[in-house]
Amino acid sequence: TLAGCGRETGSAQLRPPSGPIVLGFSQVGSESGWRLANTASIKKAAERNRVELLFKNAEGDQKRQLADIRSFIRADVTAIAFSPVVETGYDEVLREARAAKIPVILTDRLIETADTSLYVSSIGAEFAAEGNLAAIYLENDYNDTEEQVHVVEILGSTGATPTKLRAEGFATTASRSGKLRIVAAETGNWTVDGGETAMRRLIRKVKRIDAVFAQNDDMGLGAVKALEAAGKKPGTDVRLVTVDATKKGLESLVAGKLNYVVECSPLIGEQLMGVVVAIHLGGRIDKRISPEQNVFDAVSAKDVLGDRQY
Ligand code: GYE
Repeated sequence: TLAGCGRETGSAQLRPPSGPIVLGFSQVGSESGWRLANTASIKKAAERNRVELLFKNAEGDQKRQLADIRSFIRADVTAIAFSPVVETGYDEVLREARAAKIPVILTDRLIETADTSLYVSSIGAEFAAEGNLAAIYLENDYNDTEEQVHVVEILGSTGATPTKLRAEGFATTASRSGKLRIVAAETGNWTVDGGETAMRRLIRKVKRIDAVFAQNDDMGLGAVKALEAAGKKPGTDVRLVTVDATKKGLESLVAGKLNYVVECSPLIGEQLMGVVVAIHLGGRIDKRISPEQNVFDAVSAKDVLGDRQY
C-alpha cells in the first residue's frame, strides 16, 4: 500500500497512475477580462494535456465554491484546483480533500491557513510586486514636479489576495518617498461597472484627484468613463495606472487614456496541467510557481497588442 507516503506532507504520489487524469477546477467567477482569459487558458491546456476537466464557476460566492469543491471530492477526481474567492474559510474542505487523498492546487490567488500542507502547490502572480511596480511607475511620471500627488485607489473584491497585496505593495512603495499620497479608496469589485461607480463616488467625495490606481484594467476602464463624464481627460488631467494587461487595457493605454499597465498573466493553464500530470505520475512538484510580469506604457503596449489573445 502507498498509504502514508507523502500526501500528508503536501507532496503527492499516492495514487498509482491508471485510468484518465481528472481535474476538478473551481473558478472564482467571470468578473473580468482577466478571468475569462484564465478560464480559456485552463480549458485549452486541459484538452492539450488530455486531462479530463470538471469545471465549475462559483460566480464570486464562497459558499458555492465550497460546494463545488465538495462535489469534486465526491467524484473522486485525480486532483482539485481552485482560485479562492476570499482568503479564509477553506481549511475544513481541504482537510476533507486530504482525507479522501485528493491533492489540491491553488491557482491565481492564495488562502490564509496555518497548515500550508493542505495544498501541494500554488500557481500565481506576485501581487505585492504588482502594487510596488504600479507605484514606482506612477511616481516616476511626476518627476517634473515637487508637489505631492493625490492618488485615489479603486480596489478589487474584498478579502481576495490580489486586493490585499496590491494595496499593500502600492502603499509601501508610496510611503517610501511620500510623494504619492493615497487620499481615498473605494471598492469596484473588479468589474467595469464597479470601477465606474467607484470613480463617480470618488469624484464626488474628493476635491483634488491627480491620479488613480485601479487594481485591474476593467475597473480602470470604468474609471475612464466616469472621468470623461465629469469633463476630465483621463491620461492627461488625471493619470491612471492599472493591473492585468488585457487587450482592452493595452488599447486604452495606446490611446492615451491610461498611463501604465502592470502585467499579470492569466495564462497559467499549461503550468497547472504540468502539476496535475506530475501528481498523476508521481513527479516533482514545485510549491510555488509564478508567471513572468512586465510593465507597459503606450509605446511598449503597441508592440504586444498584435499578439494579445485576451
Ligand atoms: O487581476 C482581476 C480578476 O485574481 C489576479 O482577479 C486575479 C484578479 C485579476 O478578476 O482582473
